[in-house]
Amino acid sequence: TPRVFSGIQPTNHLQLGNYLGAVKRFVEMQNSGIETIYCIVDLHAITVWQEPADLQRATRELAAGYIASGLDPEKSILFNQSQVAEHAQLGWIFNCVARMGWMNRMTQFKDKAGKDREKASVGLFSYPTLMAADILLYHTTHVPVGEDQKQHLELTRDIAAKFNNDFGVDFFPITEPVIEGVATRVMSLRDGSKKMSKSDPSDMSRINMTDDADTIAKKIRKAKTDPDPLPDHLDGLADRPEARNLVNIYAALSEATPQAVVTQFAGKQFGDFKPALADLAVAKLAPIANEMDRLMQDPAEIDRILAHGATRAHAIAAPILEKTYKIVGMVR
Ligand code: AQP
Repeated sequence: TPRVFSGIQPTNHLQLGNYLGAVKRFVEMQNSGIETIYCIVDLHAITVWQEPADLQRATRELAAGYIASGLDPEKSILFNQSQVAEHAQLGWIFNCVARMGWMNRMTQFKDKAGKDREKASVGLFSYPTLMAADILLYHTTHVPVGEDQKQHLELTRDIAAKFNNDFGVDFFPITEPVIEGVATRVMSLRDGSKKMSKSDPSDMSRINMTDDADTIAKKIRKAKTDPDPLPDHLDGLADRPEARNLVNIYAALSEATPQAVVTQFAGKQFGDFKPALADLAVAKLAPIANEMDRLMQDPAEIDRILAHGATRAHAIAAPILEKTYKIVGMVR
């Protein structure tokens, strides 16, 4: 039977790329009736420095973002990673399965570690083994993620296959990444060659799910574009990454294809397209921001929801970890 797992780091604020590439898809999968488990990966977040008070706020805010976007804590299992100890436990086992050569090829580490790799945390390097544990701990079959996580998902499959092969078992499933839709890679509003990211130093590069209507409109108005009008066919955007990105965002928010958006706005200047996009973004995102705000008024309720989710997650994870330990040869 299919089982879906995915997670987001509680760092800064949820941004539009996370929403369109991940959370919106999480909701669709939940509503299709599949068993869905969605995690707030706080153990991943601390692979780079987080002020403790910020981490706490971001964890509750992400929970609020999940719920405000349509995740239902009764239909889906919603919890934060550190409350289910099995993630770290299985992560250790996978540190002993994954090979240094595999890990050395991970591009996200290279990007996030920056120039002075000696100063990166060991956790940042082993991030993908913990992610494999997050997924395989639930015998997950499908993982909805954005394009940037593709390499980590491949590593997860390699770890599952090597574990099964080393121990001569058919225990961990070979998980399928689900990277679908028009918004699998939302780009920065300032640079069409960089993905939109929570941690980009420029706040103008992204739309935060907590931004108010004026801020959203201002960021779209100032988004980098080119002087040409919109073409009548998508092919005309092939060498115009910033323009293509805004069209994709419009398409994802309005549930249309990018071609339909281009057809609708063919011949129009960005001076006309941007206000339309801003209105659409505000119409779709403001209700979520308002609901997040309302939920954040009651942090005790959020904590209760996360604890409830953690209990349910633990019930699935504990027997799988126990079986893993037995396969490895640990005396229990
Ligand atoms: N720009 C994006 N377009 C589409 N999907 C995206 N995702 C992230 N950015 C985009 C997807 O969001 C999920 C959660 O990501 P994460 O928080 O675990 O870490 P990340 O991928 O590193 O996201 P950020 O926003 O860039 O965070 P920081 O800056 O903290 O690293 C994943 O499914 C991801 O694919």
